[in-house]
Amino acid sequence: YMLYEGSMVYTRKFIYAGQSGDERMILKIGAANYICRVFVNKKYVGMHRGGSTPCYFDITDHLEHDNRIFLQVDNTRRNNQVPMENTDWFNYGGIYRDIELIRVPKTHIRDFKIALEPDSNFGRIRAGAAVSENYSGTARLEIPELGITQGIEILNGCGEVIFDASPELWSPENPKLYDVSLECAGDRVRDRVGFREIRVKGMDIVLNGKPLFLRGISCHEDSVEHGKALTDEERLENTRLAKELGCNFMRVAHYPHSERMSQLADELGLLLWEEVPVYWGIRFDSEDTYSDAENQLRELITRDYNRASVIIWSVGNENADTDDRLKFMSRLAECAHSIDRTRMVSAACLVNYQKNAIEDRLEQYLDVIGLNEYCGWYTAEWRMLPELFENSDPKKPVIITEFGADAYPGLRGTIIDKGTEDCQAYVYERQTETIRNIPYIKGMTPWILHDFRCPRRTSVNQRYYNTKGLLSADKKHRKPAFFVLRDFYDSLK
Ligand code: GCB
Repeated sequence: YMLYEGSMVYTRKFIYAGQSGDERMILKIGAANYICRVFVNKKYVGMHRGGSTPCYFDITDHLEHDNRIFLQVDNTRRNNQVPMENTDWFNYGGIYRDIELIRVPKTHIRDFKIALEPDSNFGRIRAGAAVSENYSGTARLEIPELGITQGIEILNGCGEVIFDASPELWSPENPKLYDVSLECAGDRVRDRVGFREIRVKGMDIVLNGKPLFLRGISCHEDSVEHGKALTDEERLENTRLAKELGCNFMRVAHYPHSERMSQLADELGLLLWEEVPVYWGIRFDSEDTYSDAENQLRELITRDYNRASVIIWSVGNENADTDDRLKFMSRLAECAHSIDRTRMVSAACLVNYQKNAIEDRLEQYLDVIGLNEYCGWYTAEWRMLPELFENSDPKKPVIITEFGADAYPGLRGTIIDKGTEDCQAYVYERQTETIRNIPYIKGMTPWILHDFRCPRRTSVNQRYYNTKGLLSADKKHRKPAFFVLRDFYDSLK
């Protein structure tokens, strides 16, 4: 079934012992690629589109004592989906994250958001809750370590509060988390939350009032053994490798990775760029495609709003600057801004090749400009790299979201032998030498931590893998470029 594309059926029987008539059973599907239809006891419950964000179904009214749940998951690539047919990674299928049955009281907390209030001199926290059944009453928020017990007035299912607090601030060096709980009408949710402020100030990216350089690396959710269904050990290993490189930042590309990743990043102190798969030339002219993309963005933001590690929402990657795309992606950027004031919004943009300059009409809607440039690889002439930066006068901080070169693990040669480790290491040397002198570049996430499966990569030095990794796909072999980047990041500390 490795290359199977189409529908698969997952089924399971279970017994439901209802505790009282006054509860709801919610089915959570962590991720199912791409369309998932849910049936309980032969009745259709609902469907979800989008391959990497969670969805929830209230199945209470369909339950009996003996139950059969039935999920039809269709991973067919389609031109109107997000992403569309053409991607530079392997399109795994089916259910690849956890499924949960969650038992909640009839009146329950549907959503709970908490964050340090921007521009409050790190002295205020804003918390909001959404409660089912149009509930009106008081919810109670507690942060025991800060001695905080705070009421939140809920009116018709919604409420928000802002209050004074002086938490120890979260940062990669000090990933301080607090136990937080919210209680409302007999329901209770808990979370471990860090408080930090991230913003752009002039041409700087500023964390907790201090400018910082984002020493990053890009990463796909892919493993030789488990495909997209990474284990926690594999995620920990990626985080450990990033830290060994000297990173304080990771671009988790090109779609939402598991929520375990952002939880681990919170605990271990790694800043994250999270992205929705508005990748290459999707159907920017289609309203239906737009609503799918916006839904994925909203689901991601809802899922990870409380994660201090996540500092950037990216609304896409490498999309040509057309009118339709500008309309589509500026709407997404405005949507992200409207629901989240505590983070920056960006996108990985293309170089304007006519002018060899950083210039994209989407920039005006972004807080930070992401730029993919492949000088020394797809762009052969090295002189184009300094010229690119000289020709540009960005009005916002820039992150080089991609550069890189393929290197088959263990293959050696000279710096001009494409596909060798020597050529890749040379690309990293030239790139880092140039980037370090460009004042408006405030971060970088080279492409990529480790090799990943990719059926369109068919050459003898690729063998169905994209080999731009700093490590081999099994992560056992470190290519020389790994050490070039590590030394560069070391020199920046
Ligand atoms: C890119 C894409 C990334 C590819 C990479 C490559 O620009 O954003 O998805 O995998 O180049 O290796 O060509």
